[in-house]
Amino acid sequence: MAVPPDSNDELEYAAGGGLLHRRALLRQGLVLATAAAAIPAARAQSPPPAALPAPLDPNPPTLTTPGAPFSAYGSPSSFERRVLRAVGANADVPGNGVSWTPLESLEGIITPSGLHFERHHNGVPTIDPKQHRLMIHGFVKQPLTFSLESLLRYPMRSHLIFLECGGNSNAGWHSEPIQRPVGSFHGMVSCSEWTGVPVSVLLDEAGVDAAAAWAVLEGADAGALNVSLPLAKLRDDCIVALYQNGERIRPEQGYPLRLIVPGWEGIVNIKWLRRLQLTSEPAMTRDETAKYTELQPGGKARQFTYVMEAKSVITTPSAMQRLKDPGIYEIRGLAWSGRGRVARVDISADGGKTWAEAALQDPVLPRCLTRFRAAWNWSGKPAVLKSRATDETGYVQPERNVLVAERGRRGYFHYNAIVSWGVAEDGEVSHVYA
Ligand SMILES: Nc1nc2c(c(=O)[nH]1)N[C@H]1C(S)=C(S)[C@@H](COP(=O)(O)O)O[C@H]1N2
Ligand SMILES: [Mo]
Repeated sequence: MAVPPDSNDELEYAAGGGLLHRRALLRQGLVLATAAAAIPAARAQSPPPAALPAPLDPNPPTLTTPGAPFSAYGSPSSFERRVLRAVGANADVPGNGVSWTPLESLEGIITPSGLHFERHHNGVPTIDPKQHRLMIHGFVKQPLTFSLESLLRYPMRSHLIFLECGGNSNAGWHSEPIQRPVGSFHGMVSCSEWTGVPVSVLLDEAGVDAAAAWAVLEGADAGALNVSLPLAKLRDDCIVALYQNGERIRPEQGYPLRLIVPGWEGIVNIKWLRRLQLTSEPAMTRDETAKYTELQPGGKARQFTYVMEAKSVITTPSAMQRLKDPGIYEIRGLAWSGRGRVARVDISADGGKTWAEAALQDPVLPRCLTRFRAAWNWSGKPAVLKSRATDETGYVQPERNVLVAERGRRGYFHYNAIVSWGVAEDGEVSHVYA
């Protein structure tokens, strides 16, 4: 492996463009220690006294003045007030649109509930949990309606699950790379701990007819949204979620209850769920025929493309950020797959010529966001960073040209190609097609 001329021998390179072996992250302190060692000799000399950092304030006001009192419900620091969802709504129908999770500002795998992305077709309804009912009917032995009070008594399960809109990242289909922060491009994915009652428990109680094979689901909002789901998936791992990250679901996420369909596109995760009707066939509603289907190059449309395939994106560094100086950086990002666990993530710093395996941070859970990290010694020369996820089924996230060739130019949903960030000599990071 070619090693940049004036770098330290101790650095263990794993691929071109300055990518270090992921062991660098596992050995505590090595990255920082070698970062200091890698500084060119002139800069490594002790700085003159005047350049020393200012000494610690001996008497900051917070040491002597009592702080703010308790609060009944906390909120983020006022210094973090610019960490917000970006909103894109229809000017004529303000309740129809999306807001994106600011992925570039977050760490770990859990999305704070107040920053979960939103996709509403006609706004957020205000639903009184005392009035709300969930009905299960159709091909069942005994139609049932559940109040919140009764649902809260059923045995529950918690899962850390990502939720991704089928339209996430669709700017990737544009012929020119969009220049936006990563969250406003790929941030229609979020991850929460969802707690609720397994759908199978409720179905068993209603008694499923032999003729039932599908279900049609309906929310209590004005979105006029109906979707069909195969009964097998509902029985397998879906839950009627009542809690999000430990507290009752936020209104934006479906208060007082929503369906969670692990690994499947956002649209079928019906919020404000009020009706589950068992049927023998899919209903062929507007949102599974006119919408959420895609014409392919051969003229045939894809339909019921439920699963969100493996995907990854580097969140740091990412578009619209700027690297200050050459040196060692931790490349950070997220990977996920609707088919199960992320098996590995590879990183390239030379536009895909060579790759090195990133470290996956525990926990690595099925259908959950996975945090990856890689160490990179940026030489100060132009570079192209990419991440490539492989899931436990062996599926490998495709390069953009491969995805476009396969799906054609009419793509809108399910864009999961490898994302490339170009780093210019001045450290400016931008979205590139490479
Ligand atoms: N009742 C109802 N359910 C809905 C929607 C909606 O508008 N109404 N939007 C769907 C879409 S397209 C997505 S991507 C997810 C978004 O969930 P979130 O707003 O909690 O992120 O909810 C789905 N469930
Ligand atoms: Mo969606």
